[in-house]
Amino acid sequence: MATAKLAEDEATIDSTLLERHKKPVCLIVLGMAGSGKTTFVQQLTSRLHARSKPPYVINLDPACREVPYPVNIDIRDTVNYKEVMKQYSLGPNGGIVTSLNLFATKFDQVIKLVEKRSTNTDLAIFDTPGQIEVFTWSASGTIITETLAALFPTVVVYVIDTVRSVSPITFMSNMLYACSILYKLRLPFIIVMNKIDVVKHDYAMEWMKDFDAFELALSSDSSYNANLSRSLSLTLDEFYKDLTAVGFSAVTGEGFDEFLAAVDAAVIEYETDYCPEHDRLQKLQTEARSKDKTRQKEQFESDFQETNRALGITTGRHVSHTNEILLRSQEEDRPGHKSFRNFMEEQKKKQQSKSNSASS
Ligand SMILES: Nc1nc2c(ncn2[C@@H]2O[C@H](COP(=O)(O)OP(=O)(O)O)[C@@H](O)[C@H]2O)c(=O)[nH]1
Ligand SMILES: [Mg+2]
Repeated sequence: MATAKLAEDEATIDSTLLERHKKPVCLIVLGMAGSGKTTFVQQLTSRLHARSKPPYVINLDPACREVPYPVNIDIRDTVNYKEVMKQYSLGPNGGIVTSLNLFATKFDQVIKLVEKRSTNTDLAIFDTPGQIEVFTWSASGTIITETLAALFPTVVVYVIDTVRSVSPITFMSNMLYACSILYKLRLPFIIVMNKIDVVKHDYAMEWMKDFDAFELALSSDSSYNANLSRSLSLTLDEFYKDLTAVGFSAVTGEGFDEFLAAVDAAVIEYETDYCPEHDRLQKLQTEARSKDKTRQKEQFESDFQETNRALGITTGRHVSHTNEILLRSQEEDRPGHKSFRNFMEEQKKKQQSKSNSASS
């Protein structure tokens, strides 16, 4: 009975995904090193393969030893991370950032490949480098995210390790990081509380809902860190309110359906909140740029007049009186244009008559 209900639910989720997504939904999987991003992508990929449409999977970690899922695009095929380190004399982190930068210059090709799959793929999953800051605070990470978000429904999936986050201070630093990414990217955001096969995520959900529960967890600690976490928890209240968090086990697959439902809701959020805001900002940027150009032109003209006045030059004497620009001699026979040679001759005549009148 329960299995039948599950199958029915799965079919409903599948059909809504099918209907809504004309383009594949891009999931950018972020999280601290060891939180389980790669294992999460592996679990998601194997479950989706068992369904009607397999996902399109992209590995953006140039330093991983092996990719434990069927991958469609692997950054390691394009950029050799070890060679990059050697050639540019870089350490491991510099090597990863540079490899990602090199790959970002070819990202238009990735876009084309994902677009090609629009009819037979619902999800494009991007696994990112182990060290989160390599992606979130690098130029290439921002370029990749913004390019995807401009073209596809894009959702950030932030993976948290529930085993390591049982310490309230670690939990708080993880949430602060999540908050900083959310406000930087402003994309729909799902927190995946991973490893619930080891530690259930109930404690984290309670800390997010109830400040007193979080304070109780911190009560035995009077360190500076604990005091800071306490005050930050009150500040993060607004952030927690709109947050979607799902429990997940990348090992057993528990929480898979809940996660797909969260993706569905995030796509609606992308369409209703992100897209209009993105368009509004772009319009504002274009308007600001055009205003700036007009302002610069006006400024130039006023400075020009001011200089002329200061030097006692009558405006217009040293430029062509017509609105047309003057063409060089080879263009002189084109009708409607005063030739350069004619212009020079005119100028010479004018100067001569001026000097004649001055001498007489
Ligand atoms: N028990 C358990 N272990 C997990 C889970 N997800 C990942 N791991 C383990 O956590 C470690 C780091 O996982 P990995 O996917 O490489 O993390 P990444 O650096 O974020 O890509 C590996 O040893 C995984 O087997 C999970 O849901 N449950
Ligand atoms: Mg990984």
